[in-house]
Amino acid sequence: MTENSSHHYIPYVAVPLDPLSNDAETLGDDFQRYLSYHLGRFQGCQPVYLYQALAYTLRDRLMVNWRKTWGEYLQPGRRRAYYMSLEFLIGRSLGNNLLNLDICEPTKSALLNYCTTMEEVSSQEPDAGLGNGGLGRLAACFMDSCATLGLPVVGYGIRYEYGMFRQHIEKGYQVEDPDHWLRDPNPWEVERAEYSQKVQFGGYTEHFLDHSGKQRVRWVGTNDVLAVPFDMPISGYKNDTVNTLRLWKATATDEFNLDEFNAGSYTEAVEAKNHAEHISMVLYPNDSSENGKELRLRQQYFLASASLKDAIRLWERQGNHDYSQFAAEHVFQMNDTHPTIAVAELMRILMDDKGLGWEEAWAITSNCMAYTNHTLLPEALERWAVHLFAKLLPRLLEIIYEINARFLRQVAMKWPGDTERQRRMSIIEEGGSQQVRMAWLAIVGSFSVNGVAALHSQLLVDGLFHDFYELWPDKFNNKTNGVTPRRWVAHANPGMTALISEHIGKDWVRDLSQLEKLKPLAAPEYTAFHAQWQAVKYANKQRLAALVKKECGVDFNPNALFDVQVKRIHEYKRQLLNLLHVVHLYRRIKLGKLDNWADRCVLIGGKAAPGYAMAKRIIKLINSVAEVVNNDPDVDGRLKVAFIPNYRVSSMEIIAPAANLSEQISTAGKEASGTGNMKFMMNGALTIGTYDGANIEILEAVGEPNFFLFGLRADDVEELRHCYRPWHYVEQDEDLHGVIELIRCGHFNMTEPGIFDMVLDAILSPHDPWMTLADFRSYVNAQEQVSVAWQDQEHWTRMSILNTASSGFFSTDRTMAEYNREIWKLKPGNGNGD
Ligand code: GPQ
Repeated sequence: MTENSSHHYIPYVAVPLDPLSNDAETLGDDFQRYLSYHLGRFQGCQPVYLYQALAYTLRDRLMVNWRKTWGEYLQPGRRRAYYMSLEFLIGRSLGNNLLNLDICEPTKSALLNYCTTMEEVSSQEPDAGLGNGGLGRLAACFMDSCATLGLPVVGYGIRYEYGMFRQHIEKGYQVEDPDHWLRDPNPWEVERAEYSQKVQFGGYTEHFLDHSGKQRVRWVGTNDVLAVPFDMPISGYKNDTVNTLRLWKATATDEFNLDEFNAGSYTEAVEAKNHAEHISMVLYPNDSSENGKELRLRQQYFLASASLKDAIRLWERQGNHDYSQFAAEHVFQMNDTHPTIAVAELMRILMDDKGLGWEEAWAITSNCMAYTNHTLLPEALERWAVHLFAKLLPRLLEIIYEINARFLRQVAMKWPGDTERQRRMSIIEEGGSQQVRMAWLAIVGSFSVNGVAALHSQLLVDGLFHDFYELWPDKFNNKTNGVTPRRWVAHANPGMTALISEHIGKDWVRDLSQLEKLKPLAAPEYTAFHAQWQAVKYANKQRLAALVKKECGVDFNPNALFDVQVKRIHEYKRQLLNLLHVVHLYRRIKLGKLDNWADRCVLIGGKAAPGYAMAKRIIKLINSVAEVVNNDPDVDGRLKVAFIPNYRVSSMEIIAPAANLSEQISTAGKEASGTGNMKFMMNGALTIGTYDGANIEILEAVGEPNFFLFGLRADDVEELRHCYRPWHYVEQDEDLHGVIELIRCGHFNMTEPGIFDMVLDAILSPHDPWMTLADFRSYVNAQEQVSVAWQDQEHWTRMSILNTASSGFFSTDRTMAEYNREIWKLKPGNGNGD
């Protein structure tokens, strides 16, 4: 179907949908029907078909409420928010929907007849890996919380054919494999071809006077691509709300094919389809760094344009044409600068397609756009070459120039004669070749700009965005990140969930602040509760140990301290600091310095961007150290090291519940927030961390005695930068010296000499931006406190309980409530907030 078909909309008589029964028998019957009649599997089929049949069975049960929720959100005058993101790192949906529909138990019994278990069936589902890391996972947690709060929020993203690459390890090195997650049909999506949108690229603009003598512009001679929406249901927790995540797939338009076809080039016409489909083919695997590729800009515009047109279509379908009301009924939250071409695209649509004047269009646009920044790292700040814009999006470039010209006039009015400031604030960066600064476009075009943790938001207004803050102080605000307690506790940690509910009731799953009620139970006299708490953690550690054995061939003893760092591999996150400590522990064993020893299992996991050579070499170093440590008889089980391959959402569901110690050791000022830190805390891990991102808020929530703080502060880091002398630390610290020498001498790379020189050179350079060696001593000392604390298991358990009990603030339900109260101002529906 093409977009034209939507003009022929047949208002069929809406059949009332009855809710389906959720008893084991009906679920079993429906499951059987899907397996045999829909999938055509009869006996002895592969487990993947059992998963598919079960997913369809559940999807049926979301349909009634999905339709009802849409109906409510589409009521006239109802304000809606749209979350625009190039990434949604959803992971698996089966377990989450089972939980939200509250049908785990009947479903388990229904499956009993099929000689299988829930674990076997749910492990068949591929992770929807449509994101790199924190930013993408945050979007997924936001969607979950909006549905649970009944907030009218629609997610807009791209349906990448290939998500985040799969990682495997060969001889210690990362190898990337394509992740064709859509190879089998995806039962969670509904294609809605009738709502396809056309997106233009290339061509040129024509300025003309319309019949009323008004200056107008048309963008012509373009190569068009069709955006086809695929909807995923996002269920709220036991609340009858089902929100929508709408993901766009790119395909060729029919007209495009037809033109070529008439010219006699049939095969070229079909090839064009191929070219168009490239846009949604693959997720760019760079985390917190710029991609800079033309195809990436195409993806960004594709998402922004299709989504805005879709939101406008929905609104006009309700009979709306008075654009003076548009901003009152819409807010678009832009997840980092990736979709911020939306600012210029909305201007274009309002002026060129709807005939509005500049002022009117600008008042609307700048009143419905909101921007979230997720990093201060300069390498992540998106800039697009003007010549690329001119070629790909000529009309959008004209609009950006005009936005900039008007904006710079405002700057000049406020600071007359301050040309240096105008240069700094210009959306167009001058210099060798002109570039569009996407963050500046986002700030100028938005009514709200937020960071993702208190420190991060403060650093933004003090530094990177300071000029803009002076101009518009009220635009800037903080929204500390969170994670959804449904996936990250209720689903991932059923043992702890049951134990908590037994003591404080079940309501904490939708109101996480109620975890506070656990605090009294941390007192020493509740020994039985403490024993149960420990038993749950122990069982979770056994589950993780089995995974580590299977994936890495390493034996983790569940009695040892599980010390975990899982996240993207990046120098600023300092997996290297962790590794220096591991080598330090190894040396201590070799030297017989075993005072206050605690047996440890160190688990590290994460993907390196394929083009990030240093990150890849760090993975190799982790594996090389693991190889030596795990096979040295002197170590004798005191220390184990494993690198878990292909770290992803579904592995975190096993890892977080089993961790004792959460490593959050970024260079202060560099990790905007972190969200893994919150998942670990909720699951009762203690944090060893720097004064960075949301670590600071975690520390404040749980109290200093229950957190292992170390290292330089953000302002110390900036001060030290002028006079950083890494050799100084090596010379003054025998342990550090020993560690560096052990790596330098080739102990971990006997067969590949010199391969780690680049790593050592980086941390020994006075220009090391991450100042790893400056924090070594402080980190090692904090780790010694960890070991001492671990000896007292009773005390450790109390601290563990207090961490969970203090984690209520880090629910995305709180984050979303804040976005809604201060930015979106939506009326909740039938969810919690009613
Ligand atoms: N983050 Cl800019 C990403 O995961 N990818 C990105 O491209 C950018 C940021 C992270 C950031 O590093 C974390 O500190 C945050 O917790 C996370 O975004 C969510 O805000």
